[in-house]
Amino acid sequence: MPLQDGSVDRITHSDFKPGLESFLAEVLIGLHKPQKELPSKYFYDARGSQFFERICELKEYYITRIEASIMQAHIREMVELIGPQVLVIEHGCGNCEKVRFLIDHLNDPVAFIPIDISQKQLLHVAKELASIYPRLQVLPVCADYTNSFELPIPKQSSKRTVVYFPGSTISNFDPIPAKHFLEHVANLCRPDGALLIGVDLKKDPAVLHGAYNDSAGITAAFNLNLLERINRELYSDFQLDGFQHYAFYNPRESRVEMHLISQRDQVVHINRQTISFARGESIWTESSYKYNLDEFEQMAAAAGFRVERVWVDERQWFSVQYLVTR
Ligand code: AVJ
Repeated sequence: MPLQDGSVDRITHSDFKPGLESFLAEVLIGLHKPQKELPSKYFYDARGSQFFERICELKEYYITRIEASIMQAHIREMVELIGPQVLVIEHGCGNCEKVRFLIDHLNDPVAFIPIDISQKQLLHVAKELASIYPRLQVLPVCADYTNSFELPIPKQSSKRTVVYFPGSTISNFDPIPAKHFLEHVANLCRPDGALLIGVDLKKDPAVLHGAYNDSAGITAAFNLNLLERINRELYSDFQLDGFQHYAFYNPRESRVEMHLISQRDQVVHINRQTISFARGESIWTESSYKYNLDEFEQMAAAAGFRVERVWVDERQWFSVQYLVTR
């Protein structure tokens, strides 16, 4: 069978794409809170994903670069631990660049379930992967993975389910939802399941400050794009020059907070509702929690995982961790 047909044949796509109604509802709920907030998962429309890829290339943004170097240095040990003929699942795969490195080194993986909220990119990369790896069944799922949805069942049985969750995306979850997400992952991959996860570590706040306040202004553009997206998709009238990017490390909560600060008293209309902003008032758009190894181990244990192996860079800025279900 020609590769092209084969690859199309092996792609069945499950669609749980959140509609505009839930986007609108979440935006309005967030903007009606005393501390206004917007969910960071909505950063990643086509433009936002492009900005994020540019962030990953920034000198100041150490996460992507250090994680890649840890992966490269220890991939043999990782695939040894994971073993042959596994099912790989990734929540929020984006362009799948990271998981490809893992799949390239795995021993005869059986199937891959990429999950992402960006449908267009997801289907595009799923097709690409299916043709690059002709023996791998690729089962893309378009979903907001913070909601519940059903996963497809691969044709071929696997020896283990391994969830790959790189990039310290776990940083975006508040502590309690983070634990719940890990519990959910443990249930997905049990019995004998594994989670290979990137976890950003505590470090000098000056380094963190630089990483979220880059000199080229890409992070600011990424943050502001959220308002642009809301304008475009929900027909609101945010004035983009009325808001400014603001990011800082909050040591009490061990997190970087990103906000958009209103530059003046102003009102914004969304779906016939009027939302007022005072000068200096903020919309909280993202948290990025930083862990130390003990804290993360405790949270993982509470969620049903044992930390089997931890790899860090020489400065201990970032970790890649192999967790197994207990
Ligand atoms: C994808 C959540 C790991 O928190 O560092 C990058 C997103 N926000 N710059 C992070 C992000 C601003 C990123 N994570």
